Amino acid sequence: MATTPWRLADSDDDSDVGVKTATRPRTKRPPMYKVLLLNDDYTPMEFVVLVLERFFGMNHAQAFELMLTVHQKGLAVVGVFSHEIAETKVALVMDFAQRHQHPLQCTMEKE
Ligand code: TYC
Repeated sequence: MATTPWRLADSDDDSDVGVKTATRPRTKRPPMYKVLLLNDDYTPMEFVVLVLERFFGMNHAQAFELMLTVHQKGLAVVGVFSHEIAETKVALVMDFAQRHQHPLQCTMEKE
């Protein structure tokens, strides 16, 4: 008696045949933004130190050092954040400076 070569779980009508997609899944990291503090001749040093402590979580020594860097070099990166966080930080600093009538400028740029 001849034996039949049965194949398991495949009716062989090719309904199980697919096409492999040529793309590979990409998980792109969101772009990050530098927040910059700019020097000016009028904003008091203590105010800048306060800004760095209050909005950028620095201790007094870190804040004083970075304030001096901005004072000497003209500007410095004070942090790198997602777009939304950077935007919020800039808005908070600008509002705080304006309310105290200081010309302090804070901006952001793509990293
Ligand atoms: N240049 C200012 C002064 O001499 C101090 C200062 C530092 C201002 C940093 C702004 O982002 C700044 N009073």
